[in-house]
Amino acid sequence: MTSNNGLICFTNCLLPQEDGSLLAKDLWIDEQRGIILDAQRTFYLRKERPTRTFDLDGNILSPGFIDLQLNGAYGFDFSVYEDDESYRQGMKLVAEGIVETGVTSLLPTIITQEKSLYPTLLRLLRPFSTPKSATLLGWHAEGPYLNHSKRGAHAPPFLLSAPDGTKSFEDVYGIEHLLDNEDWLVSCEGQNVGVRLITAAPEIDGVMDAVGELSKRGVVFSIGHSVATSDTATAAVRYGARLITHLFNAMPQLHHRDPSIIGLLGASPHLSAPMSPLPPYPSRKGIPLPGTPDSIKAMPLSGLAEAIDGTETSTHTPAFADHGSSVSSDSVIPSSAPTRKGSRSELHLEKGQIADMAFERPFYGIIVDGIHSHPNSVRLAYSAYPEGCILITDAMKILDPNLRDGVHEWRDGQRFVKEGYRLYLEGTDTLAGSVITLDTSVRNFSRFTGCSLGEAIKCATYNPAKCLGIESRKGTLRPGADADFVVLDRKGVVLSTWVRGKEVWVKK
Ligand SMILES: *[C@@H]1O[C@H](CO)[C@@H](O)[C@H](O)[C@H]1NC(C)=O
Ligand SMILES: CC(=O)N[C@H]1CO[C@H](CO)[C@@H](O)[C@@H]1O
Repeated sequence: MTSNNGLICFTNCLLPQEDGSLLAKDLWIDEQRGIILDAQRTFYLRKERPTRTFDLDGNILSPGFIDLQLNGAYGFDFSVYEDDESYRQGMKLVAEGIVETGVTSLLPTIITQEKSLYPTLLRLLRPFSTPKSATLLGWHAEGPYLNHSKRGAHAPPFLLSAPDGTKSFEDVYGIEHLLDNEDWLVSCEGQNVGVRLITAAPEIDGVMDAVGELSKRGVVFSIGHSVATSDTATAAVRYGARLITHLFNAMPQLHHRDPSIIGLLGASPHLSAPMSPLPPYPSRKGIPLPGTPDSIKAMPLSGLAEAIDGTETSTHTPAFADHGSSVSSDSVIPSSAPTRKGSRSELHLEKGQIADMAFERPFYGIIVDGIHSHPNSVRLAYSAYPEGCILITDAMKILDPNLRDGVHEWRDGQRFVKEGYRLYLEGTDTLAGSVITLDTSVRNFSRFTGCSLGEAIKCATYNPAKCLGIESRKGTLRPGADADFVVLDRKGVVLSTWVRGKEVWVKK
C-alpha cells in the first residue's frame, strides 16, 4: 500500500480536445493542488502512480463549462442589492448551485443600474469561490452605455453616454475596478480586479474613444444593445472589441447592404490588405517561364498549392490568425500562424489611427434556447465562424431547473412571465433573458447545428476561456490548468461536476 500522494487518474473516458474532437485517453490530476498533470512527466520524473483511479465507463471528462453571461439564479439576482450580507449569501447560493448544470466558472452579469449603485455592487462582485462552488471570475457589466432603441429590458432612465470616454467609464464603475491587472486570475481573491467584460454600444457618444484603452487594461469589450453600422462595428473591433453580446438579439437584423454587427461574422481579415500578385503560372512541361521565382521553379506542381497558400513563400499574404493575441499576456499561447498588421484603412477613421491594429473577427455569445434565435440562425452563425462561437445562458434569477411556470417578481416593481423556456416582461412581448441552462444549451446546440458533442463542448469551454484570455487555466485540459470538470454521458447529460480536483455534485 502506498500512502496517499493526492494523484488521481481518470480512465476509460473521452477527453474533449481544443479542436473539438474527443480523445480516448487517461487524465491525471493532483487533487491537493487542484490542477491537471502531465501524466508522462509525473510518471517518469516523479516515479509516482495515482493513489486513486476513477473508471468513467466510457463517458466524457470535459473541462467545466464557462458562462460569460449569467444574471442570477435560484431566486438571486446579481443586479439587486439589499445589503452586503444578503448579497454575499446570494453569490454563494448561485456559485454552489450552478455546478449542477456543469458550470464551473462564470461571469455574474449586472444589467443597467442607477449610477450610484455600481460602486456598491462591483465592490462585492470581486472574484469569489467556496470549496464546493463554481468560480465567479469577476463581473460582466451590461450597460449603462447602451442604445435606448435596443435597450430590451434595461431601464431607460439609467442609460448613459460617455462624453469623457474612458473617464466616464471610470466614473460609473469606479476607477479601482478598471485598473490594469494582467495576472488577475492568479491574484484575484480579495482584490478589486472584478471587471472582465463590458457590453456597450460603440455608437453611443464617447464609447468608441474608450474601447482601445479599456481593452489595453484587460477588459473584454463586447458590442451589444447597439445599432452600430458595419463601419462603426468594424472600427470597434479594430480598436479592440473581442466579443458580440447575445448575437442576433438587441441589434439590427442582417441587411445585405449594411450587415451591421452580425455582418462581422463574415468579415474578411484580408479586406484591408494590399492585393498581392499570384506567382506566375509555370509551363505545363515544367520548363520554367522567364521571371519565375526560384522557389516556384524548383517545385513540382503538387507543391504549388502550398506556395500559393503562403506556407512556402513570404511574398503572398500570410495566413491570418483570428485571435492570435490575448488580453492577458501571461496566458497567451503563441500561435504558429503569423498575425498581420492592418495596413490600410477602408474605414472612416483618422489616418494613422489603425496602423497597428490587426483585424480579428470577434467572438460572439449566443443563447441557444430555440427562442432567442431560431435554430437555423444558430446554425448560420456557427457555419460562418465556428471558432468564435460562445454559448451563453443570459439566464435570469428564476433559473432553477425545478421552478414552475407562471408570474414571478423581478425588480423595480416589474414582473416576468415564465412559460417553459420562455421568459417575458409581464404585459409585453419583450424577452427578458432566458431560463436555459448551459448543459441543455450544449445538447440543443449540437442538434441545431449538426456539430459533434465535442464541438459543442468547445463552445462552452475553450472558446469562452480564450475570449477571456484564460485558456491556460480554465476551459481546457492542459497540464497546469485547474482541475475543473464536468463528466457528461454520451448524450451530454451531466453526471458529476468537479472543481479544483474535488467532486462537488453528482447526479442522483
Ligand atoms: C440609437 O439607435 C437609433 C436607431 O434605432 C439611432 O437613430 C440613434 O442615432 C442611436 N443612438 C446613437 C447615439 O447613435
Ligand atoms: C428548441 C429545442 O429543441 N429546444 C430543446 C432544448 O433542449 C431541451 C431539453 O432537452 C428541450 O426540452 C427543448 O425542446
